[in-house]
Amino acid sequence: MNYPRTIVFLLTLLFFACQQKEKTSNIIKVDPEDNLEEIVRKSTLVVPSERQYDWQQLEFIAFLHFGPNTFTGVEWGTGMEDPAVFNPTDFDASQWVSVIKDGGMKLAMLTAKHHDGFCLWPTTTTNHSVKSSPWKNGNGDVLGELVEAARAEDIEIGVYLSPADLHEIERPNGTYGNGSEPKPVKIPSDPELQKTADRIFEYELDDYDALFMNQLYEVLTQYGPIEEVWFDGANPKPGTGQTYNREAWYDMIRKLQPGAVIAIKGPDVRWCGNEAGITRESEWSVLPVPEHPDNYDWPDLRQEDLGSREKLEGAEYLYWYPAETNTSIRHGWFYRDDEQYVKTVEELIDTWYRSVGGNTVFLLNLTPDRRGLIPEKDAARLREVGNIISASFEENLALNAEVEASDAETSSANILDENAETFWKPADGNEQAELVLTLDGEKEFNRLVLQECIKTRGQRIERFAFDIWDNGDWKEVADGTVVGYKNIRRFPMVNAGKVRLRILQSRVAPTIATFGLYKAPEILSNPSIYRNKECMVTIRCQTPDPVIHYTLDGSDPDAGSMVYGRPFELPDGGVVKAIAMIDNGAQKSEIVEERFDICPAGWTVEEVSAQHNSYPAINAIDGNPSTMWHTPWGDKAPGHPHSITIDFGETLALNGISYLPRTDGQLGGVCKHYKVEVSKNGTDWEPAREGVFDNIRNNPVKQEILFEKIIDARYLKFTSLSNVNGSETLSAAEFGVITR
Ligand code: FUL
Repeated sequence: MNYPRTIVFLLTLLFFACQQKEKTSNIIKVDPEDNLEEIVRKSTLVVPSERQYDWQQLEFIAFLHFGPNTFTGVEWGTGMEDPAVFNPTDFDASQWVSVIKDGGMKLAMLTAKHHDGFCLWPTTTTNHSVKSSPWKNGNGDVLGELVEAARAEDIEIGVYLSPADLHEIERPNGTYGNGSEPKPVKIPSDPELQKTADRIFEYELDDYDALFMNQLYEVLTQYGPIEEVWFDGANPKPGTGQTYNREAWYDMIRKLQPGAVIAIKGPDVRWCGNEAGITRESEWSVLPVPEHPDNYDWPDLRQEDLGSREKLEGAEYLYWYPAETNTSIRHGWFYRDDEQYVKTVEELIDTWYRSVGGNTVFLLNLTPDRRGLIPEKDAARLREVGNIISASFEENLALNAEVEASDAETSSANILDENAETFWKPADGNEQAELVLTLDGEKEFNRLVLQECIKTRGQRIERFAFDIWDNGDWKEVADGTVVGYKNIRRFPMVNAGKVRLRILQSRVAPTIATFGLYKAPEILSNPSIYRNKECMVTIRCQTPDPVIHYTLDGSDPDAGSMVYGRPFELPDGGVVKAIAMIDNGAQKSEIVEERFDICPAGWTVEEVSAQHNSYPAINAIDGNPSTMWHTPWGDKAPGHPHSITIDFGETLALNGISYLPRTDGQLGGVCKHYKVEVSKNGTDWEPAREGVFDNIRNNPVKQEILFEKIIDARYLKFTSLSNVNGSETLSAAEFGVITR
C-alpha cells in the first residue's frame, strides 16, 4: 500500500466532505427533521448573492419621482392626463446628479413609468410618453439624460417601472386586464428593434404582459448597466383580473442585466414595510420562507420581527432577503408646491443612521420640480447631509489599536484591516465572545461601527454591548442587537484608551469584519414646535439651555428675532419659524417651521355614527395627534359609512379640510374613500368634495382635501365610505380646517 498517496486521497476526501457540509448559498432548504439548533446552524450558511452583496455596499441611494404628477400636483395620476402637461422648463439631469453625488448617494433610480403609465423615455410601446409631450418637441428622453449625467459621475442606475398601468386600464381598448389569453410573444416585438437585438426572447404573455415586457426590454437594453429594477406592489385600481408572468420578467432581467437586483415585488431586495423611514431595531437579512423564493408571491412584510430564532422555527427555506428603507425627502413622493414639508438635515441624518447603520440600504426620494430641477431647499439640505456624514467618518480612531480576543479561530487583527471580507471569528460553538482593543493613546469618540463578514459567513450576531475603560473599570456606553452588513451606534462623546466589545449572543459563532470608532461633529438639536388644544404654542430643544429665537411673520429667524421664553397663544394659526443657538450664536440649529390653521379649542362634536369607549370622537378635534377617534370593532360593531359632524362655533371661510390618520403606525380604520359636506346652520348641507386618498395605505401622512371654491360654513360633516383594509372601522387622529 502506498501510504502517502492514500493519506493524500483521504485528506482530499475529507476536505471535500467539509466543503460540502459548509456550502453557503443565498437559499437553503430546511429538512422537516431539523430541530431549531440545526435550523439556526443552517441560517449561518445563508449569504448574499453577488448582486445582493454589490447592492448592499451602495448604502445610500436616490429615488427620483418625476412625471405628469409633478405638474398636476397629485400623488397618483389617473392615466388619462394629457401628455402636454409634461413640460419641464429647465430640465437638467446633471443638477440632479450633482446633488446626489454631494449627498453621498451612489445610485439614481428614476420612475421611468409610474402608475399613470406615462413613460419618461421614448418607448415604442405606447404614445403615452415624452414623445407626445411638448418637452423638447417630443424629442426628449429623461432616462437617457439621467443615465448620461450619472455615468459621468460614477453614479449607478436603477429603474422603477410600475407594473400597474392606469393608462392601459382607462384608455379605450387598453390592454391592462382586458382578459386576453397568454400566447407566445417575441420580445422585443418591434420589428426595428428585432433587427438590432442581440437576442430575441419568447414567452407566453397576455396583451398587457407583452407590452410591459417590451418596456422592460427597452430600459434594460438601451441604457447600459442597470443595478436595480424596482417593481412596486401598489396598484391604484386592483380587481381588473390582470395577472403577471413574473417568471418571464425575472428570466429576461437575469439574462439582460445579470448584475441588477430585482427589488420590492421581487426576489432580491425586500421593502422595509413602510414609507415613513421607520426602521426595525433588529433587521435580519436571513428570513424564513414557506416556499422556494422563485415561485413565491412575496407578501408585504410589515411585521417587526421577521428573522429571530422564534421565526426560524418551522421554516421551509432560509433565504437572504435584505431590506431597503424607502422614504421621501418631502411629504409625498412627487413635488407639489413650495409649502410641501421638506425633512430637515437632522431628520435625514437620523434616518441615515437607523437605515444604513441598521443593516438596510437607504433609498431616499428626491422630487424634481416643474422646472425639472431638484428644488434649492432640498438640494442644500442634502449637500449638508453629505458633508456631515463624510466629516463624521473621516478617521477610524481604532485603526492602530492592539486587539485581544477571548478566542480566535481567525486572527482578530482582521477587524482593523478595513476589509469587510476578512474577519475575526471564534471557534464554532462559542456563541459569546469578547474583543478588547488597546487604542493608540486616549481618544475622543461618539460612534461605534461594526460589520460582520456577511459575504461568506452570513448574519450571526444577535446581541452585543460596548464598554470603555473608565477610571479603572469597564463602563458600558452602547448596546445593540443584530449587526449584519453594518451596525452604527451613537452615544455621547467619551474619552478612552481601551474599549471592549462583548458579543452576548450569536448563531454558532460571531464574526467581526470591521470595527470602527469615530468622532462625529456634535450638532445642536433642532427646536420642535407644538400647539396644544388650548391654542398655546411651546418650543422645545433637546440640547440643554439654548437660546431660541422665533418669528411669526414668515421671515427666517436670526439673533435679532424674538426670544422664546414661555408658551404663547396662536388661536388663528400662522407660520411659526424657530432656531436654537448656543454660545451667543456660534452654534446654530437649522430653522424649523410649523404651519398652523385655526385652533380647534372652541369646536364641539355634534353627532357621531359610532365611537369606542376608549377612543371617543372628541379625540379627533383635541389638537393632539397622539390621541384618536376609533369606531368600535368586532362582530356586532356598526359598519360603514361612518360620519362625524363638527360645530366650529363660528362661520369660517373654508378652502378645505385636513384629515390626519392615526399616528401609531397601525392601519386599522384609516379612511380611504371620503365625502365632505358643509353647512351654515346644521340643517341644510352642501356637498364640498368626495374622493379617495391616494397611496394613504403605504404613506399615512396628513391629507389635505381642497374644495373647488371657498365655502362659508359653521358645520362640517365628514363621512368615510370605506377604509384602507376594506373593513368596517374608521379611525382619525385629527380633523382640521384650511382657511389660508
Ligand atoms: C408606492 C407608490 O404607490 C407611490 O406612489 C410611490 O411610487 C412609492 C415609492 O411606492 O407604492
